[in-house]
Amino acid sequence: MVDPKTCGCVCVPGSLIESVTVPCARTPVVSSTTLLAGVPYYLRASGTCTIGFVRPYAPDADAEYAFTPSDPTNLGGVTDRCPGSSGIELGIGIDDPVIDGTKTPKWGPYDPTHVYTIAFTGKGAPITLNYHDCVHRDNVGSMTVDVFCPGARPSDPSDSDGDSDKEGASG
Ligand SMILES: [Ca+2]
Repeated sequence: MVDPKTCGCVCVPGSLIESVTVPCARTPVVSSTTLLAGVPYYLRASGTCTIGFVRPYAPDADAEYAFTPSDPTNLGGVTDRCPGSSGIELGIGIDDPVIDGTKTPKWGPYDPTHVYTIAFTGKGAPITLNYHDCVHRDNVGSMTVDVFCPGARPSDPSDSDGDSDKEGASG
């Protein structure tokens, strides 16, 4: 056995090493994986939850944004903050337990496929993930954050097999 705390060579670079299910309720979840200190990892968030951004309730939020499910490519229907004065930033936080106007990380510009890949430097610890919202009690579902083996960027799931049947909104 190789000690993962002292050696980064225990996995295939760019391969999936853990999928963490992140509930959109308030409860944080901790990865099983310890991310080696100072090592650059790639993390990928995907999936959607229902958070009460639209009525009637429907899956209307991804790792960074709330959007309009009936028109998910309409940027006018996209926001990354709660409405009103709270200014709370929506989305999945990592090692950021305080729910306020500045959530980290930023998962990037809005993507109607709701898949976001970011670079994340390990801290010699597991990561703690929680969904940031102004009102959690109406939230339903969970999202996924994948942790990839460092050393290579994971392949993009949208072009892994040349599939070209993406049409965006399907009505
Ligand atoms: Ca909510």
